[in-house]
Amino acid sequence: MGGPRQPPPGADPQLWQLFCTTDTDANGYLTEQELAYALRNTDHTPFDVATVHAIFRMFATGTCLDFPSFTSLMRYLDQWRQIYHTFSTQGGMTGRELQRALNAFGYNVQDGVIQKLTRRFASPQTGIMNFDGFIQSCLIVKPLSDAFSKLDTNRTGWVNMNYETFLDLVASNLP
Ligand SMILES: [Ca+2]
Repeated sequence: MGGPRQPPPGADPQLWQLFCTTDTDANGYLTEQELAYALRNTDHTPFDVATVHAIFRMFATGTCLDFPSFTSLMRYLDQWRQIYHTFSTQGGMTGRELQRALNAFGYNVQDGVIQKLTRRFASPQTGIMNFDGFIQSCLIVKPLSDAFSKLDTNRTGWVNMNYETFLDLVASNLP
C-alpha cells in the first residue's frame, strides 16, 4: 500500500479528505459504522443511529458507500443543513420552527403532528431538536405527504383509501 491515497479526478478535496479519515480500514468504501463517525450535529454530538441508518440506506449500494455516493450524501445533507439553519434559532430547532420550515416547503403539518415529532426527536429537557432530529422528521413527513398528494388528485386534502392502500403507502415510505 504506500503513500497517501490519490483523489479521483474532479473530487472535492475537503470531502476526499473526510472520506479517507472516515474510511478507517482504507478499503475504499464506508460501512454504516464508519459513516456514523463522520456525521455530527452542530454541537458535535453524533447523529442518532436511526438517522445514520436511514441516510446510509438512501445512498449506499448494499452495505457499501463509495466516494461518489458519499459526495452525493454530504451534498444532500448540506442542503438540509442550510434549511435547518435558516429556520432554527438559539442553537436548535423548536417545534414551532420545525412547523414553519415544513410549511415553507408546502407541508401543512398540524400542531398535533409537530408535538409527536418533537416528543420523538427533540431533547426531552429543552424541547429543542438537533439537526439529525430535523432530518428524521423530514424523512417521515416528506415521503408520506408526497405519497398522499399523489392519491389526492383533486387537491382537497382528502383521500378515500382502504386498509391495504394505507398500509402499502406507509410500508413504501418508511424512513
Ligand atoms: Ca471502509
